[in-house]
Formats: sequence, C-alpha cells, structure tokens
Amino acid sequence: MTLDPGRNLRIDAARLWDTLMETARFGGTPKGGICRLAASEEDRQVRGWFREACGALGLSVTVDGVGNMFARREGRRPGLPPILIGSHLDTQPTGGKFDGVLGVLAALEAMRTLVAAGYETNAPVEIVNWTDEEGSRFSPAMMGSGVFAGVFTPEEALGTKDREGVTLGAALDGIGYRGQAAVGGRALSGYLELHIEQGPILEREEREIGVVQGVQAMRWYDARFTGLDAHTGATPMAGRRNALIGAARFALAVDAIANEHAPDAVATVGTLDVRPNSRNVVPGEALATVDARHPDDATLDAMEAEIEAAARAIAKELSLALDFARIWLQPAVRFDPVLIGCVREAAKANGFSARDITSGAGHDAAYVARLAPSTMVFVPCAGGVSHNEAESIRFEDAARGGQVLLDALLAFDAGL
Ligand code: HGY
Ligand code: MN
Ligand code: MN
Repeated sequence: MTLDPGRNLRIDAARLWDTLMETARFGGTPKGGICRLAASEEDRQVRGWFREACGALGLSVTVDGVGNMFARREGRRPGLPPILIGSHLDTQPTGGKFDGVLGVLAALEAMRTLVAAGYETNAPVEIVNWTDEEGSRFSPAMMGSGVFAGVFTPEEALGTKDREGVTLGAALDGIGYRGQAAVGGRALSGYLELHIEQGPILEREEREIGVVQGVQAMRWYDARFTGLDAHTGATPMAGRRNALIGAARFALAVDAIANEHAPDAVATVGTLDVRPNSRNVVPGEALATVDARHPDDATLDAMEAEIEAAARAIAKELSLALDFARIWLQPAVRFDPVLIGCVREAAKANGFSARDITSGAGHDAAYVARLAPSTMVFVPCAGGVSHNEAESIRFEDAARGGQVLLDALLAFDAGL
C-alpha cells in the first residue's frame, strides 16, 4: 500500500452499507426500489435524515436557493476553497437503491472516517446533495448543479413545472428546503463523485473500479404532434388526423436513427403524453419526448438534424401540426487529469482492478466540471441495470467505491 495522505484511513464498509439500507425506506417500493422524486415528501424525509446525520458529525449544513444541501467540515487552511464530494438523493419513479444515493452516503462515510480519526484536511470538505439530478419530475436533469454552475438561473429552475403544474419553487417551499444561501458563485478546489456505472462494461470485464474520463454529450427534445380529436366509431380511417400514429412512427424513427449511428449513439422516446387519452376518441394530441446521446457533439448535431427532419416528414404525411423543440443541450465533458490520476492511484494502491471509462449517464459532475477540477469514480452494478427497481450492487462494490473516494480525496487534498 503506497498511498499515505490519510495514514491509510479505512472506511467502515458495514456502516456505509447500513446507511444505504436504512435510507432506502424513504420512498421504498414493494419491488425493492425507491420512488423519491425531487422535492417530494419522500425527498423531504431523506433530506431530514441526511441533515441529522451530518449535524451529528458536527458539520455545518447549509441549503441554497434551489435546495442543494452542503455539509461542511473545516480544513487546516480556511483560505482554501472547499472540495465537494457527493451526488444526489432524488430518484427516478422506479429507481434503485444506489443511483446517486451511493455517492452521497459514501461521502458521509468518508467524512465519518475523517472525524473519527481526527484527520485534518488542508481544504474544507463539503458533502453535497444536489437537487433534482434525475430531471424526472422537473426537467431538465441535473437542475440543482446546473444552477450552481450558472447554466440555469434560479428563477428558471424554480419556475419549472411538474405534470400537475406544481413549480419546483413551490415544491421546495412545501418540504422546507428552499434555502437562503446563494446558489453557486463560490470557488471550489475540486469535486469528486462516486456513482454506479449504470451500464454493463465494468461487470462484463470484471473490473472493480471505473476511472471515469468524462461524460458523453446529451440532448433532450419535445415533439408535439397535433391532429384532430374525432369519434373512433363514426370517423372513417381515411382522412383521420391521428396524433398518436404520428408520435408512434416518430418513436420508431428515433430508434432507427440511433441504430444508424451505432455503436456509440443512443436515442430514446421515453414518454408519450396522449390527449384526450380516451379509448373511443381519435387522439388529437401526442407529446413525445426524446433523449439522445453520443460521445461526440458533432455526431449529435447530425442526429439532431435527422430526428427533427423525421418529425417534420411524419407530421406532413399525416397532416399533423408539429411543435419541435430542443429543451436541453449538455456538451461532452472531459474530467480533470489530476483528479483522474488520484482515482487511478487510489484504485491501484488498494489493489482494485480498474479501467478507464466514459459515462453514458449524465451526472452533476458534468456541470461542476465547468467550475472546478472534477471527476467521478464508478463501481459496477448487477447486469448494468439502473433506473430500475432491480438495480443492485454488492457490499464489496460499495466498500471499494467508498475507499477509493476517500483515498482520492485525501491524495488530491494533500496536493493543494
Ligand atoms: O439522465 C441521466 O443520465 C441521469 O441519470 N439523470
Ligand atoms: Mn445518478
Ligand atoms: Mn439516474
């Protein structure tokens, strides 16, 4: 073991695992997953648990104007900007126990280890819980870190609405987490985020740690097809203006475009809102949402043009009106070489097998990387399955990921 900054401090892996299982009850589902949408009652519960756990450690907890939570421990050089470690506690509607949660709770475990050892870092260290990383209830994704990084204004974020028309601002007020602290606008020394891979590569190659190089480019679109509500019994097939047929053909076209840009492109129509959504009414309106991603921005430009052209051609052929809009664009991100080196060294010093990897999933680190040196640590998840109640990792995965997070943090801090 060559690593030394923290005198080879070891996390308490059992304690980390217990926190993962304990917090899974907030929004726990019968199938063993978690439904904990941003700024929901379940989110309030887990935030309360997190605030209490940090308070018990003597950390000072602040909440900013879009609900991001920061739990701070001072370092020996207070003039240094803090190093942030963390992720998100919100989940998809049928989310798992580990997406985001592992990153926040491993950061808590690292902090517990530092406090127990009385180890003083150079820089202050803050655990962060980002608001609305998933973008499921309030779009787009990574909202809290996006405001922190200056990509969205607080007003834009707080004004976004869920399907019931509730704004993020009202929802945060409702759970008591619309804080007073300014959002962002402060220097950071660095950012480290532990996360499950959410894909199959590490497991397939039997690698224990992913040394994350960056995050691929991603874009979201809304395609609203408008035809004419009509009686399903009395309206002949010829001349119908069925918006759902338009959206359905569009979903197939998006799938075909991604396959034409294989193997690195992915594109998905993940939601279809049909109105009036009545069995005996020809649907006059259908909103299809698109998530398209690729490691290369230029290829995503080409895919965007093809996706929009497909929507327009389908609408024309079916005499439908079309509103097509890109609602989110996140360029490809490269992480910081020094921090990547700290992760690589930490994996090596612990004897964990590792490989470089680029993230297919979006993460808050992609936004924080605009402000400060940032990187991520990946651990495998079973079958690469995530955004699914069956999402699972082994005790050892959490243990290894948590240890690498701590060791990389201390190696980076030692170099400040
Ligand atoms: O969409 C994503 O990639 C992230 O899981 N929110
Ligand atoms: Mn996540
Ligand atoms: Mn996710």
